[in-house]
Amino acid sequence: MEKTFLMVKPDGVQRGLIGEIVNRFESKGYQLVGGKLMSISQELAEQHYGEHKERPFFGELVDFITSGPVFAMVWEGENVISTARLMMGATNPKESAPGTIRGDFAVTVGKNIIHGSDSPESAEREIGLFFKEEEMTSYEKTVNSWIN
Ligand code: DAT
Ligand code: MG
Repeated sequence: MEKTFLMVKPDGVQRGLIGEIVNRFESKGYQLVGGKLMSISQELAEQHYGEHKERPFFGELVDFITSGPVFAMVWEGENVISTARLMMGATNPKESAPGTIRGDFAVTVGKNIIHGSDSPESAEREIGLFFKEEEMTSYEKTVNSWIN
């Protein structure tokens, strides 16, 4: 089953939005298979956001993501990578639709509440960066036959 890496960023944790965000994906019908509250080291931040190394906002981005605890998660379900991106909304909250997480809870691109993998390749890479195999769980929920 497809898996993605989602993370409540430090602003979302500080604003008390972990539960709200977990609830959205749970209610949708996706399954949480790993989750932890953690601090991100400078090194992990630079690896995670490596694709943005040359961007002018890279320093700010690394400072922000290491500024407080994050809630890192692995979610599983049919088409979860692209559907989670839709549920998150556009990167810049000025453009994210109401009803999306960023559209409902964020104002500015630098503090946009949630991270989500943008492709199968980045999902695999990011899950590997944040989670050991034994930190993830595989389990059957009987309700899944009413979802898939
Ligand atoms: P996303 O988080 O939607 O995958 P991204 O990968 O393009 O977006 O960028 C990673 C993060 O970097 C994004 O969530 C917020 C920050 N960011 C992106 N563009 C920015 C910009 N123009 N100015 C400041 N921060 C930006
Ligand atoms: Mg991205």
